[in-house]
Amino acid sequence: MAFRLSSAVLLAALVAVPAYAAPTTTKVDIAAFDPDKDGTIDLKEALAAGSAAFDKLDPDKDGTLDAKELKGRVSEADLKKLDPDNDGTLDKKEYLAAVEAQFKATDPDNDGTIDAKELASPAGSALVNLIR
Ligand SMILES: [Ca+2]
Ligand SMILES: [Ca+2]
Ligand SMILES: [Ca+2]
Repeated sequence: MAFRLSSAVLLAALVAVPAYAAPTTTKVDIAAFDPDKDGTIDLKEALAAGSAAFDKLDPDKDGTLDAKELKGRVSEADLKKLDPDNDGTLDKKEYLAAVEAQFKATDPDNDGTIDAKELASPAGSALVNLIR
């Protein structure tokens, strides 16, 4: 009986997901950053996405992003903070350090993964800005 009940609940949950997910869907789809499809973003996935984003933003492939190439993903104040060598651009190491710092800020429960709820937070939006 218990098993049948839980199956029914599970089935109901599966059926219900698209129905309630639609209105609460933020502009961010976690699946875009979740290649292993476990429903969360781990640091490795965030860094991989960040690395891909960096390459996309660096069409001249000089290995650095200046404020123009960053296209507002990083504010000028943040750029200064994220740019320890102060050359006005972010190289990939600096960029990925920023992704990692933002990842940690987006993971308040510190379980090493970012779930949909965490991603929907303001910190999550900032992270998405870096890795989309
Ligand atoms: Ca994942
Ligand atoms: Ca730099
Ligand atoms: Ca978490």
